Amino acid sequence: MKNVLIIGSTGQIGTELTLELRKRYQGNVVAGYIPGAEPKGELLETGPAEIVDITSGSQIAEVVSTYKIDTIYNLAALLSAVAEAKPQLAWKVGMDGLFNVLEVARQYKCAVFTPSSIGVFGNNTPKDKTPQDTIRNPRTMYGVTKVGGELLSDYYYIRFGVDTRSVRFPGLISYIAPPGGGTTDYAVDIYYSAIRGTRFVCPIAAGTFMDMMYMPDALHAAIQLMEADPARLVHRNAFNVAAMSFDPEIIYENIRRYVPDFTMAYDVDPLRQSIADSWPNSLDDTCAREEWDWRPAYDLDMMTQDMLSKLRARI
Ligand code: VAH
Repeated sequence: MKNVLIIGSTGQIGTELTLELRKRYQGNVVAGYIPGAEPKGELLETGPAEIVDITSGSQIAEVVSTYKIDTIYNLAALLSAVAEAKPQLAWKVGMDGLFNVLEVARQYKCAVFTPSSIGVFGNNTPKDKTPQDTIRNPRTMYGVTKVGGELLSDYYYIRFGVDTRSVRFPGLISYIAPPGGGTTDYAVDIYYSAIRGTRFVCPIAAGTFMDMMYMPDALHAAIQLMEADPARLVHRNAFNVAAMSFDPEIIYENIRRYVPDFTMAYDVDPLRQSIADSWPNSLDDTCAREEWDWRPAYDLDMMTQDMLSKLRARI
């Protein structure tokens, strides 16, 4: 029986990943959280929850030991724009925290999933169909922690045999948990404006292409990778995964197919724009497809239809 700990279980990915894991596994799926970000509703009612501050190795070890955890999903991170405002905290959570997780995983023989991001790439990386193995030279603290996370996770696999795996997530879009201060948040916020009938003011310039993914596909990618046959894995930290690439104009026009009177204006945020400009336009995810059968299920139009119907039902 699988016993799983999700660190950062009340964040954008963690909220939905915890619920999905609880549907799949009969064992303990423990929602780790920090004071001030307590689990609520279904997340609280459907399984155990414990305070797990990633900067405390002893707290992680205590929960891992109590619940006989065999797999840790480490989702604690400051997203790109927030990390630029608080770079020291971003390092503390992203790198010192990861070190704590890997040390506990080494001692208690846990597998570890730590999401990476397209944020590992910078301006001197090929922008279109960015290869799996290429230059990782980010100019953001978020990107630095993600490159460091990939390198440290690979080291713990090679040096200590810890079963570490991860994917480079693109911008993730969800109707459940709100985004948490990232550069791709506009692709979530635009849907809320559309169903509220308000003009959307876009902080990212037209023509700025970024890879994006609907949250159900992201959850599927994480779980499918962690369940994959390790003998097939040539790579581990971290796999490019891709689903769709668009700029603000493309998603706006797609939404207008279902909300014809929807309007949008631009008020570019210099920080988010400079981060977005440094990221790829699209990723090559051939290795994920070959090594663990990755396939996205949602394209932009399917995501738009689902987002609009689910948000209308909720708001
Ligand atoms: C961010 N949503 O914008 C996150 C993600 C690739 C984007 O890492 O920071």
